[in-house]
Amino acid sequence: MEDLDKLQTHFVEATAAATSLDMLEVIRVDALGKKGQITGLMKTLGGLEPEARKAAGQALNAAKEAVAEAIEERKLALQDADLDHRLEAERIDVSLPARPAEVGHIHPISQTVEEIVAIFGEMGFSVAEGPHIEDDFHNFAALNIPPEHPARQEQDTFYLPERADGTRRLLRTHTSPVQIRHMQAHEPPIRIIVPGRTFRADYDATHSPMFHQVEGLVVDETTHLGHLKGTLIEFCRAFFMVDDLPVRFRPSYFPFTEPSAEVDIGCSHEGGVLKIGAGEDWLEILGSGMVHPKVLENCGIDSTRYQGYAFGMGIERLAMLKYGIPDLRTFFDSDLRWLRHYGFVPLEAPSLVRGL
Ligand code: 2NM
Repeated sequence: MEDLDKLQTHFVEATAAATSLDMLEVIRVDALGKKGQITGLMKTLGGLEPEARKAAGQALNAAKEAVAEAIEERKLALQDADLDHRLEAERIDVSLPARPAEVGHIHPISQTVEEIVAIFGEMGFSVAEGPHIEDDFHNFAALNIPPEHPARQEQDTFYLPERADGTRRLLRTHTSPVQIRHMQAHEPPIRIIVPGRTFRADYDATHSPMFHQVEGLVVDETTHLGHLKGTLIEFCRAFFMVDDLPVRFRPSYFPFTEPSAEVDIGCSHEGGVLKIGAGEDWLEILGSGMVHPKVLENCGIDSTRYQGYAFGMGIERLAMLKYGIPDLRTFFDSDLRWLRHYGFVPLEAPSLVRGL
């Protein structure tokens, strides 16, 4: 039994001296493994007299447990130390700035949408969004666009295959169905802008089959044409960052607004270059009008109590004018050199206070 005490002391000391989990495993196998020294002593118990076997068995079990416990304790300590070491080695300073050399660029369409959202956001508008795939009601009928209207024709609208019930869904041709859905679901007062993708079967130098719009809608009890004019004049001046920008409202026609007006801004052509601001010429940039009472009624809004105005603009065109991008098609070429040239640095979100 003296030998056993020595053996136990040897293993407990070796365990305390172990400086790695690997070393500890070697000690464990040497003491308690299948061919370990303590295990080996266990196997000799069978050859002893019953009395002696009992005493020796108890002593062996005690030694075995003491060694196993020491190993387990040391294991936990080494694992802790190992974790501390890794935490220290893999430390990351999250307050360090991102590396500027690695930045990607914000697409001019995204940038322009963000700018428009920032301007209307400060005026109290919220952003609303909706599905790209629509039905006839939300895209046309609710907007007072009659069945024979040319916009509904096959050559202008992307229709999906006919369904079992004979109806055909379509890719929205404007973001107005989102306004329709919003009016159906919300009581006035309503103040929303709706940015998003739109689709028309049209492809040439100035038309892309997929393009972007931002539309806006305000509905309240006392909303009138003066609100429309003031809002859009302020928007144009903020967007183009020209304080005295001339803005002109020209009578127009849309089935969903009455009266309707197209909005032009002043510009000049000095030496063949287009300049936005007071000048001898005008540029059309927006459509607008007072929401037709039939449209309000189609959405369950009482047109004797509520009035509204709405407007819509094409994002590609606004981005081209503001940032001097000459060719519409380049927006969707996914050309990285183009994006590095016309794109914007991320994390510099537009705001009216910090600048667009
Ligand atoms: C425009 C021009 C004028 C418009 C109308 C509506 C709705 F849903 F309220 F009837 N949404 N958008 C509208 C009005 C859009 O885009 C050139």
